[in-house]
Amino acid sequence: MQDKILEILTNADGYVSGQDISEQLGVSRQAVSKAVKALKEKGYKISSITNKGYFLVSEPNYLNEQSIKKHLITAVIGKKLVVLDTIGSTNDYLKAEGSKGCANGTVAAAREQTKGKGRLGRAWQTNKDDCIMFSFLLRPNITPQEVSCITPLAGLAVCKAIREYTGLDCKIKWPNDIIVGSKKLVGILTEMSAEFDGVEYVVTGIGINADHTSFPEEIAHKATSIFIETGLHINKNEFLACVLNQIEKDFVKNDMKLSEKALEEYTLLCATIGRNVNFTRQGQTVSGTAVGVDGQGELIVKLSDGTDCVVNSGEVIVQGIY
Ligand code: BT5
Repeated sequence: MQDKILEILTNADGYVSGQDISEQLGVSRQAVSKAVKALKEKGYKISSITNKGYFLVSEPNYLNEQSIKKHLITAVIGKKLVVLDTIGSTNDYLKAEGSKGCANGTVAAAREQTKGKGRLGRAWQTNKDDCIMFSFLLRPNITPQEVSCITPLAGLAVCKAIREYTGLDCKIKWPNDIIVGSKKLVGILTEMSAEFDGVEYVVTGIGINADHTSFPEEIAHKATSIFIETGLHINKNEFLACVLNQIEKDFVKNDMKLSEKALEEYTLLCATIGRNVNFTRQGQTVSGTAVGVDGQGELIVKLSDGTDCVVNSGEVIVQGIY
């Protein structure tokens, strides 16, 4: 009922009377007034004037299900959506839900993570409500080897959504970061549960720095937020819905593969391509120039002897970034 009241208030030009709402929803005026009170407690500013009714002044700017759903136009991603007040990690939460059989496309977002995870046991650090943190679960009909396409496809969709929504000139740092200039704005972590020949589910977790005004000393030199870059506190709910809309659009369009079109877009937005990179191979540091990404999402590096070599995991240091 709260969802429906919000829909009515959002679509209205001005005040809507309690009587109108109760008639539209077939509930009592007391029930309407109780639901409006609950919405106010959630942070919605709703003006109520006797004899005029209700008017939606503003939505809360912390993640909440109702505000995200209002802007969601997907068929699968986020059809089942939960926003947790606080959780260890949205990836861990969704993996547990995945094992219990939750639906393809389920999304779990959180206002706060107490054990936010990066790759290789590293931590993802944020304060409550600063970062847009969410994970989505897919049950794709692909082999475990093909899962390597999911992070680049997600990165591409998120990068495009940020560029469109904020106007920021952000780029993808292969394999899983989105950067502005030389600083990290977004981190992505994909995990899967698979048998030898099939994938049970894939969980992709994304952290987008939104409202941070500063960062802990140890990452301050390499981290940034949408607020730091634009001076604006964006509407996090509307923005997250745009990101989910873009993810679904790109995943459907490319059939979960790094199609030729997706690779073309990825290449244009990838800050790593064209730069000198260092990486470790069999204990040795190797240098070369990143020249492209292949259909498995691997980085193609041209070495000084002119040969191409493929890097699929591990750490790549991009000279001039971090
Ligand atoms: C990542 O790992 O960048 C993946 C981060 C994924 C976070 C999301 S949030 C929702 C979901 N739930 C989770 O538990 N995780 C996912 P990696 O490439 O390993 O980078 C981690 C490194 O980035 C850290 O060691 C720090 O140096 C740096 N870092 C930590 N917090 C950061 C932040 N908020 N902004 C920028 N850099 C950060």
